[in-house]
Amino acid sequence: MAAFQPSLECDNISNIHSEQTDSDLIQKTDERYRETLPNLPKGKGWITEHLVQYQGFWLTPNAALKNLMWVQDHFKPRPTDIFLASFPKSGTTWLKALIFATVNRTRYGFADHPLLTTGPHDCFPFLDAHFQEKDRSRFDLDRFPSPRLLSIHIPYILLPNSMTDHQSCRFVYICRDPKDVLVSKWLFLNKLRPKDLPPISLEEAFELFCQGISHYGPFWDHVLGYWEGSLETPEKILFLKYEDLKKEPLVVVKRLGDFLGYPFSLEEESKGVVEEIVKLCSFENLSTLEVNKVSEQKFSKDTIIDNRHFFRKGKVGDWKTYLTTEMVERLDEITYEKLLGSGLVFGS
Ligand code: PAP
Repeated sequence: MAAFQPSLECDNISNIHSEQTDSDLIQKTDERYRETLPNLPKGKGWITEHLVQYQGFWLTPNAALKNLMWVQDHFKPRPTDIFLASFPKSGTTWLKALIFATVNRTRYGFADHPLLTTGPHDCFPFLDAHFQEKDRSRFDLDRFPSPRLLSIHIPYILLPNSMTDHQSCRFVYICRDPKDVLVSKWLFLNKLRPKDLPPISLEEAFELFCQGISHYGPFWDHVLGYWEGSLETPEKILFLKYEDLKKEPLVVVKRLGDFLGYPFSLEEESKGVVEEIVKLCSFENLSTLEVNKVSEQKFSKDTIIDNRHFFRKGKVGDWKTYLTTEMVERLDEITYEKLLGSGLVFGS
């Protein structure tokens, strides 16, 4: 399915790169990838044979590493770009829907809203997946109208300067209690694990997660990168927690509107627009829509995921169903130590 685009009109900006320079750059990035890959430390993979450690973070060798290099070498941000950044399984799908609905709220009515028939991941594509595509026309970034809504799992410190400098685009970062992230991730990735491989046990997943060996991990380094970035440039990075969004969705969505430059007017508030957005994007609503129950999401030619897998329980604290007391103590201790002095805390 093609990425949903609100309008075919594009900004009056020149193409990102000419065909000539495009092929030179592609070759350079391919070379960089081929030279780098064999020298990287390897760790056990959750759905691939192994992950590789690149500049401190664990990535899938064929997809995430390649995509990261593509973003570093080729991506040209626009000052109006809006990025949703997250560690996987932290609330990406939910935030995609909320940002899309907030930014486009004057464009669509709630009765026939695109999110009722198009999955959040198609409304708000992954930048990281874009570059993996042989057929880039699926996500023709040049033709996206502004503001482009793009999602990333890339750690903050690995982003190119063009994305992180103070002049340009904005980031919304969503994080979540690592215990819920671990459980959500373990259940999700076991569904994607090739059928000929035995499932990963919770004990093994737990060990890997604690060692930081998980997609875009270590979890704590990922979170801290954006946390520190948000302290340095709060006008550029809005740091949100899944748990706060669950507790006070109206407050957080209003903050989101302010931060993104789409503040809700008093009239909109009195008409209940914020409530409508929260309802539209709620787990209860999105998870029961046909598009999110039966369609699949094609991230790349090798990565096709049923949309329903992005909606499991959508609860805070489901880790209690799965983790032993020892696991909880160890994970909480690691989290405490890693975040010590940062000012960032997760509820237990
Ligand atoms: P991704 O990184 O693969 O895109 P992501 O969307 O970040 O996944 O996380 C999925 C989690 O968000 C799931 O959590 P669970 O396994 O603990 O249930 C999923 O259920 C939850 N989720 C998805 N949509 C919503 C929503 N609208 N409201 C609340 N939680 C949601």
